[in-house]
Amino acid sequence: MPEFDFIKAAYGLPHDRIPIWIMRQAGRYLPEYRAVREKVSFMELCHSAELMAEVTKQPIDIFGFDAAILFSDILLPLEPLGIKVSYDNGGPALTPQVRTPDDVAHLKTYEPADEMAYVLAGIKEIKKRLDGIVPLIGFCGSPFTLASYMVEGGGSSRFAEIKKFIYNHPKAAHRLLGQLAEQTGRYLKDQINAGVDVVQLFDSWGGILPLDAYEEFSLRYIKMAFEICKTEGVPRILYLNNTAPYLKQLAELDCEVIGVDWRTDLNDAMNILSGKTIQGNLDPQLLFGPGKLVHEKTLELLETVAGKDNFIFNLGHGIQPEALVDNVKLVVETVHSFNIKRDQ
Ligand code: 1CP
Repeated sequence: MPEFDFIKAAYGLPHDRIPIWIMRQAGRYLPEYRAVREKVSFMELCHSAELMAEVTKQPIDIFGFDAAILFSDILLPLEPLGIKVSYDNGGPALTPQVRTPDDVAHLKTYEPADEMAYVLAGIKEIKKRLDGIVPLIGFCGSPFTLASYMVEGGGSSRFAEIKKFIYNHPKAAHRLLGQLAEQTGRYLKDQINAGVDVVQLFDSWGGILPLDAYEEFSLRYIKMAFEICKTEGVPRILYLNNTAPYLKQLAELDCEVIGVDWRTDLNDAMNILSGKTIQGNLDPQLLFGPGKLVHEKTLELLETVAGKDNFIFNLGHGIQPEALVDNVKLVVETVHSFNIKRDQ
């Protein structure tokens, strides 16, 4: 029997309190994080086991979340492919961009255990500092989400280049996605070997695809990565931004938890994905609003899942830099006290 409520919830097993963590919980909305970032660059932070451990633990100490997430970034495993990733001007920038079959053929291959050894060292330090208080979540970007950053050269609002690429060069796209799936699956497995208790794949941008293209260019490669890292006792979470249109397809995926975005109806998700645990899905932008509304909306969400063992509380996407710390405290308190109410 797993010891943490978080792990029990991930397997839908009976437990005492609804667990809560939030995506991007260590980050720029926290003054304690900004204080560390005043001294070092984001890259330096991601390469120091000591600093990774310090910022990973900050939200656990401040809010009492039920899980920690490794401090790293989904784009770092693209560097050993021969892509330069820079975070100097706000959003990430990747060079050279991958736009042709030839560009795909020239990517390097690598052993995650060697090239990502600095992250694995960070995981060991984090586990030491967490000292068994909460489980640690490891993560990767989904193959399609990573490919979209490689092709677009950074974030995007229209995703015109990645769509041009998959429609004009489907063979090269499949070759790229296959390479990313294998590398992602092995990297997640290495993270598990280094000590993470749970893994999450972030499919931040797969939700821009039509249903058939989602199956062909995203879900298929998520399946491959999850097959490679499948490990007894280590739940696998898929977060998909813009989840609702794809619920039926996700029901077929071999994984334990589906993270749903804030537009998705939780009852629909619970019904269509029966047998899986659901994670979500408060609107992250609600955290810019008044406390009274934050409290009400949190309670409303909790009422929907009251008494269910297959639920993990989270936001519907990552927390944003403008989020108010007091609102985060309020959400955590509301979730934790609701659990006590449920037990009475
Ligand atoms: O200036 C700074 O201090 C850097 C800001 C920052 C941070 C705090 C970036 C750059 N990445 C991170 C950490 C991070 N990123 C974590 C660990 C921290 C935690 O969760 O507590 C995680 C899990 C991520 C995941 C991530 N990075 C995703 C998937 C989640 C999502 O929001 O969809 C994505 C898309 C990225 C790319 C990325 N890296 C950084 C930024 C600002 C972005 C998003 C850019 C964009 O919108 O395209």
